[in-house]
Amino acid sequence: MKTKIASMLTMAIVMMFAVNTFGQKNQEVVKEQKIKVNFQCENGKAQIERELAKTPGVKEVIASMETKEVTIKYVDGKTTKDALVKAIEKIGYSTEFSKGAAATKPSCAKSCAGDRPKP
Ligand SMILES: [Cu+2]
Repeated sequence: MKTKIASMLTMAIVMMFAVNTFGQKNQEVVKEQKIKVNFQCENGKAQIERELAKTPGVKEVIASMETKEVTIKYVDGKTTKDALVKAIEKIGYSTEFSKGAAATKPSCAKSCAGDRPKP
C-alpha cells in the first residue's frame, strides 16, 4: 500500500514537471534592444515611442531624451534588430545602425522644426 502511494506521488510530481515544462515552452521570451536614434525633441521621442509600439512583436518602447537611446522590449522571434531599425527609419529617423541613404535622413531637429517655437 505504501509503495502504491509513493509511486502515485512520483507520477504526480513527474506530471507536474511535464506540465510546467510545456507551459514554459509556450511562454514568450522578451528581449531588449537598445538603438541610438537621431531625434532631438519631445515630439520626436513621443513619435518614436508611439509609432514603434505598433510594430508587430514590440512590447514596450522607451526613448531617452538624455542619451537619445531607444530601449525596445520585443518578443523573441517576432521581430529582429534589423526590422526595428527599418521601422525607425520608416517613421523618419536614422539610427546608429542605418546604412546608405537611410543614414542621411534629416535629423529630428529639422523634421520637427515646424512644431517647435521659433528661437
Ligand atoms: Cu524633433
